[in-house]
Amino acid sequence: MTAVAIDGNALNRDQYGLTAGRLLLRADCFAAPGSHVVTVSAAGYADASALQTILSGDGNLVVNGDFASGASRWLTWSGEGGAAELSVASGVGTVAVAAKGGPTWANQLYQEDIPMSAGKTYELRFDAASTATRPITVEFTNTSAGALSFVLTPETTTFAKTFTVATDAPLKLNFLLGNVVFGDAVTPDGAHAISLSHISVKEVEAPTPTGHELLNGSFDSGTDHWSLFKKAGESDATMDAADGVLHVRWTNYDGYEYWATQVYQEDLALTASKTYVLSLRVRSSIDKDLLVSIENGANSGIQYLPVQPVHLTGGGDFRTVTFELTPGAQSVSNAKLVFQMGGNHAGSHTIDLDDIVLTEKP
Ligand SMILES: [Ca+2]
Repeated sequence: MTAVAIDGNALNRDQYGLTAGRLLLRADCFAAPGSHVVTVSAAGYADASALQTILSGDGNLVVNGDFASGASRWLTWSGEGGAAELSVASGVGTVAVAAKGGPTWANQLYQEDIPMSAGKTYELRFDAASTATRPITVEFTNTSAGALSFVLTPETTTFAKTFTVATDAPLKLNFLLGNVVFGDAVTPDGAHAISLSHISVKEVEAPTPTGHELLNGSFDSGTDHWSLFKKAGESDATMDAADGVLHVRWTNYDGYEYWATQVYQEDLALTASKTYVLSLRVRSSIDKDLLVSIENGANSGIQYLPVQPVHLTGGGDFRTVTFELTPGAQSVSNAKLVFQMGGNHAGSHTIDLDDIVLTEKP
C-alpha cells in the first residue's frame, strides 16, 4: 500500500495503521461529521475507495442536520407537477417551492442510510418555518414507523416527535413538501419557502406505558380490550360478546389447571395508596370455580388482589361479586385483571361475564 487519502487529501503515515485486513484511521483525520471518501492506493492495483460516515458526538444520527456542511448528504426530488429548489445559508436549508404539485410527495428533501436498531425508539427534532402557513409530512421511509405531519407557520418552531422501528433497516428521512393536507391545513397554491434547521434523530428511552382505567367492562364494544389465553392442547375455549355480555365457551375441555383458560385485561393504571373496588356479574352453565386476581403484568408474583375463588352454581342467574384492594405504595401502569377459568371440566359449558367495574372506593 502506497497512500491513503480522505476526500482527496493524502494522510501522513502516522495518521493510519494497518493490521491484517484492516485499515485503521485516526479520528482526527476527519475534519467534520458527514460522509468522507477514503481512497487507498497500492502498487499494482487500481485505487480503492470507500464511503465512511462519521456521526456527530451528540448522538445525532442525521449527518449534517445543521447544514454546517452546505447541502452535503441532503438530496431533493420533485416531480408530479412539483417544483422546488434547495439552498443553504447560515445553517438553514431553505426549500423554495415554486409549485406544490399533485401528490404529497411531489417535492422531497431527504437523507438516506440513517442507522436504525430494531425495537428502539427515536426522537425526530427539527426547527422549521414556512413563508406561507402549510402542513408538511415527514415519512420514515423503509421503516415500520410510518409518517408524521406538522403545520409550519412563518414563525420558526421546534417540532419533536418520537417513533419506534421494528427492524434494523436504515431510515430514509423524507420531508414531503408537495401537496400535503393535514386535518384542516392545506398547502397553498402560490410560491413559498420552507426553512429547516437543527434536524436530528436521536435514540431515546422507550416511553413508559401510561396505563388506563378498566375499559369495556360493559362489553358494549364487543371483546375490545379483553384477551383470552388457553393452554395449547388442553383448553378449547373461545370468547365472544353478544348483547353486551361476554360469553366464554368450551366445547370439550377447559384444561387441567385453573390457569389453563384465562380472560384478562392488561395495562390497568392503579394509583399508590388508593383503595379500589372491583365488581362484576357472572354466571355459569355448570358448577365451577372462577378465580379472580389483579396482578402485575410483568410479574404475576406481585398481586394487588390475591387470587379470590368464586363458586358458581350451574344454571344459576347472574350474581354480583365485589372485592376491595389497596395496591400499595407505588403507582403502577401495568396491572392485569385475570379470570382463571380452567380447572378440569369436561364437556360443553359456558361462563358469562358482564358489568366489570374497577373504581376508586368513594
Ligand atoms: Ca353489558
